[in-house]
Amino acid sequence: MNTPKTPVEKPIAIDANTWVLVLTGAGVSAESGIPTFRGSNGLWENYPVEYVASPEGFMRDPALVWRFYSERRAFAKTCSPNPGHYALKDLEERLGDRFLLVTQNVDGLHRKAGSKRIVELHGNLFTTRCSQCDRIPFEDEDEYMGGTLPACALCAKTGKKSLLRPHIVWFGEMLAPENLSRIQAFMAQAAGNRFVFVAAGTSGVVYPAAGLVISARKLGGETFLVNAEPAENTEVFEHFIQGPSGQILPRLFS
Ligand code: BJW
Repeated sequence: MNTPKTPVEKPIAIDANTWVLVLTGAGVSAESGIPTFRGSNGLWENYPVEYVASPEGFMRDPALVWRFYSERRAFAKTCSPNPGHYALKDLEERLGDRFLLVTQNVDGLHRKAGSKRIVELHGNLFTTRCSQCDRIPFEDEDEYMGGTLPACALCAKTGKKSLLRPHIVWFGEMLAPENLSRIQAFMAQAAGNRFVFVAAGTSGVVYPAAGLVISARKLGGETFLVNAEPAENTEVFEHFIQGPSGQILPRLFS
């Protein structure tokens, strides 16, 4: 497919009939100081990210995995949203229910900026759940850098020893079906109207997020990619605007 470059100076036309679905990735938080995944060669302390962000990794060494997430919790607490996050919050205020933000980021910066209609596709850094039982995931800002690992108090009542785990979608794990249904329902509604799909700051490597652009195109959406460099799936988009999302998103939705 042909991928023309759209002049950054030209904002996306938005009227009372326009529905906008935005997918964000790690690049949107880069200007807030949070490292991207593939930018750091996918390594944390020389471990491949898959080593500490997978169910196998947690079974092998839960203390290491908790340290990885605790460090990220500690750092994310110090970070603030950037103009890209705020541009999406402002757009949501203009469009209301005709807007949906799907983020692969777990850092919570979109919520910090004030976004409300949001699907956190890969989970949230500040949410914890039990690795064994079905208790509802809960907010948790605690850090577990060493010593005793957090255990599930509900399982303990029945004499079971279960570890708590970060509420993150690790490699090879299923995404929450209710999140996928919410995105599909939004797209179905958007399809009968002017439908705009924007992906920002994502390498287009990880599925099913990387496939959303294909669904959007099948439903007649006009598709835009805003990224610092070409993504793995750039050719699927109709427009590619190259550059930092913190500068481009505010201009695109002005
Ligand atoms: C800027 C910028 C600036 C920088 N401005 N831009 C179909 C085909 C092939 C494989 C699969 C498939 N379907 C499923 C799979 C398997 C797998 C997968 O996709 N693997 C691929 C790696 C090949 N998917 C899964 O396992 C998913 N589960 C699933 O599908 O279940 C069903 C199933 C199971 C098993 C088999 C088959 C099906 C779950 C995926 C969960 C991903 N989780 C992670 C880790 C979370 C850990 C954590 O956060 O702690 O989520 S992976 C990691 O990548 C993280 C991210 O959310 C995700 C996406 O990364 P993102 O956001 O794109 O970041 P980067 O770093 O890659 O890119 C940043 C971009 O920004 C770059 O392009 C920069 O240039 C740019 N940039 N600064 C604008 N200022």
